[in-house]
Amino acid sequence: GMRVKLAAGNWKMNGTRAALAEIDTLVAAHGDAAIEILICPPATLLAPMAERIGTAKIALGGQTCHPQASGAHTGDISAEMLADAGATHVILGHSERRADHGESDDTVRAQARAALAAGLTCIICVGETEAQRDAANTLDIISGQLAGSIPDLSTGESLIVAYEPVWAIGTGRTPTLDQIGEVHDYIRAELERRFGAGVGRSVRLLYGGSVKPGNAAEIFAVSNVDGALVGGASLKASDFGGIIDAL
Ligand code: G2H
Repeated sequence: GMRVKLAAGNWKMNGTRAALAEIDTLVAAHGDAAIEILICPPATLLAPMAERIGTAKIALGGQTCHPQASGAHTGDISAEMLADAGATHVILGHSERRADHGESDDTVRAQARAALAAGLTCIICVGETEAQRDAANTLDIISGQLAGSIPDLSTGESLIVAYEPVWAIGTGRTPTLDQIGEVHDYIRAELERRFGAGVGRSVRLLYGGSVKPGNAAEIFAVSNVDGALVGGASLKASDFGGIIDAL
C-alpha cells in the first residue's frame, strides 16, 4: 500500500541520559529500516537523542505541546521548541494527558494547530474507556474525539491517528483483533468522509495499548492498522526491535 508502516515509541515519563545507550542499539540494528521509526522521549532527551541518532533514519517526537507559540506558561513547551530540539512529530491527546491534565478535544485541536504551524506531524490519540465500551458507546466516543480533536488543516502527511483503548494501556490486556479492526475501519471511514478519499486514505492509523513483540505481528495484520504506538515495550531496544521486525 501507499502508507509507510510506522513503529512509534512513547517513552512517557521514563528515561535519563543513561537510556541513550538504547538509542545506540536501535541505530545499530534498525537505523536503515524500510519502515518509519519514531521515538517520543521526555523533552529533556530530545536534543541529546538527536545528536546520538545523527544521520540514521530514526525520527523524534514530543509527547504534548502548548497551543501557544510562547509566553507566560510556566512548565509548558511549545511546538516550535520541540522542533528546535530535533522533533518532527508530536503525540497529542494521549489518554494520560486527557486524564492527568484535563485536556479536552478543544485543547487537543488547538495544540494540533500549533504543531502544524511549527511544521510538526501530529499523532492524535483517541480511545474509549472500559465503561464506554461496556455501554456500547465505543464508535460514538471515537467519532466525537476525531471530530473535536483533529483540525481542519490536517493533511495525509501531517496527521497520524492512534487508537488506544484506555482499558488496554499498560494493563497487558489487548482488544480482540476483531475489535481493533472494527475501530480502525471506522476511523478510516470517518477520515475519508471528512477529508475526502485522497487525504483519508493516506493518514496512518496506529494501534496502541500493550503492544509487545509477541502480539505485534497479529495486530499488524489487521485491516487499516499501519503501525503501533508503543509505551512500555519501546523502552528496551530489544523489545522495540522485535516489534519493528514484525511490521
Ligand atoms: C498506550 C501505550 C503507548 P503501553 O499508552 O502510548 O502504552 O504500550 O505501555 O500500553
